Amino acid sequence: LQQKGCVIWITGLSGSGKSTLACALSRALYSRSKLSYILDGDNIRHGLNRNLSFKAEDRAENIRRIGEVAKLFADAGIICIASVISPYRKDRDACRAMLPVGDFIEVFMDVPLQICESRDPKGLYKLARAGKIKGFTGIDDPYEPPLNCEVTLQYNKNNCTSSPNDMAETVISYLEQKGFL
Ligand code: GGZ
Repeated sequence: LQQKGCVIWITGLSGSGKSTLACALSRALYSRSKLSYILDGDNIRHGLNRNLSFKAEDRAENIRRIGEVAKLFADAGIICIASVISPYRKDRDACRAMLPVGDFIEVFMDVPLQICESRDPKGLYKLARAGKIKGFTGIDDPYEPPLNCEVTLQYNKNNCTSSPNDMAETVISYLEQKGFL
C-alpha cells in the first residue's frame, strides 16, 4: 500500500453538511484508488459511544475516543474522515495533538445557523426550539468555530452552497498540495 494516512476532521453545526462532505470525499478518494474510512459522530454514538450523552464532558469523551480511533486508522495508512460536531475547540485541539504535525487536517463547515436550521434534515432543530431536546448545539449549547483550521468551506449567500463534490475537490486539492495524494 502506497499511502500515507492522515485525519480529516470535519467540524460544524448539525445540518451543516459534514456527513455529505465526508461521503463525497470518500468517493473522490476511492476514484483515486485511495483508501479512506468515515467515522461519523451520529453513527459512532450508536455503537462505540452509545453510553455518552450530549453534556460537555460526554461530548469531550466522544471526541477523545473518535480522535484515538482516527489516529489508529491514520497509523495504518488510511485516510480517516471524522465528521463530528465537536463543538469545543479544546477537544478538537486535543485530537490534533495526538497526531504528528501536519497529519490532522481540520475542515470547518462554515454554514450559518439559520441555514442549518432551515434544512433541519431530521427535525431536530424544531424539537430543540420547542424545548423537547435540551442542550442542542447552536440553540442552547455552544459551538466554538475554529480559529486556525486548514480548510474553511464557506456557505455562499449568492450561489447557495458549493456542491458536495466541489467541496470534496477543495479538500482533495489541499491533500495534493501537502503531499498526501
Ligand atoms: C447536537 C445532537 C444533539 C444535541 C442529538 N446537540 O445532525 P445529526 O443530529 O444527524 O448529528 C448530530 C449528532 C451529533 O453527534 P456528534 O457526536 O457529532 O456531537 S458532538 O461532537 O457534539 O459530540 C445530531 C444529533 O447527534 N444530536 N442531540 N443535543 N446534536
